Amino acid sequence: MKLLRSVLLATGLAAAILAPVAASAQDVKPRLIRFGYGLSESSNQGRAVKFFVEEMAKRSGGKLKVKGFADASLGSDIQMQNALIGGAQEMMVGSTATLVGIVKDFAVFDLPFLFNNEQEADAVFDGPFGQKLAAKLNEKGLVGLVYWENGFRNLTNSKRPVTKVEDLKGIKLRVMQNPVYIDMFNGFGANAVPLSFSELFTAMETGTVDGQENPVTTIQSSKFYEVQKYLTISKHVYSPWIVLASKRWYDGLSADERKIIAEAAAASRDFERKDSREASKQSIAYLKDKGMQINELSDAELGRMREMVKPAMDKFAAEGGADLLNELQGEITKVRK
Ligand code: TK8
Repeated sequence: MKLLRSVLLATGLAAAILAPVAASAQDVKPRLIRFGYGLSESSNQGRAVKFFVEEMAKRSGGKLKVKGFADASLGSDIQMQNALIGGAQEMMVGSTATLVGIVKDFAVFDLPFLFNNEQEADAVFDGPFGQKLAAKLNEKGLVGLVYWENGFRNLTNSKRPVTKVEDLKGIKLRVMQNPVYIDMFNGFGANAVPLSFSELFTAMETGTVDGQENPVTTIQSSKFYEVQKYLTISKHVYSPWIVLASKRWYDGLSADERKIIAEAAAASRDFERKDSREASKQSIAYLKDKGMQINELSDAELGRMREMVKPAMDKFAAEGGADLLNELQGEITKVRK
């Protein structure tokens, strides 16, 4: 035995044998974690979920098994949020915009033309402001782990090119189920139709709505080019996704398990942002190739849009959001280069 021991040590095999012992000394139980999301498996969202699945397996020695459910197969964003709160589902990723029924403050991120670029967004979402909002989810039964990038949102429709705000007049435009979006697009003269993302493709296909707004990566991965002819690069809102856990479930985990989840989530955030940004660079060419007619908005036109959304901003401020909006604008100014 003594001889065997010294041979093992000498050959370095001891480390290999002892390593799994150390891993199992962690308080980690075999668990199945259902992780739902709205986009397709091949989307930027799907790729990041896959990354998270692998990270969790790696970091837990295969014990924390995450299963991704794409295409809203566990439900729309709002349905999944409620399933998490009730403890019927463990994890999800979705838009912060659909959280406003749970924590109203999230609506501040839906106000248009706040962020100039992704770096400003990263600094604010990962900084004290983003963390403070995420923490507000705790008392509502959710744990906000990390923000992923959905991206800057752009307009598509099947009716006509939108080169000036007036072109939106009368267009039935699907928006997320969120009052700021409804006010904003009604303010631009469109007819805002709140609808869950999972119902959107069919709504456009059947003509229930004429258009929608989402980042170019989503317009590509959800094949919106099949039912939408015109794309306007408006970048009107920077849209984050948030990775959520059911608090009821999370509270029953060991400290080791929670640590693994937090670390895997942070790694997934870094992967997702890089991957989404690379993918979005290819999207415009891809969408053009698929036959979309694409235009940008002039600075003058964007300036007019900023003016036109002032009433929606004022309404948000008047309804109790003034301090929050000031604080966010202050944070953005701090990180603006
Ligand atoms: C996917 C949604 C989507 C969002 C929307 O579940 O609803 O338009 O942009 O990414 O969260």
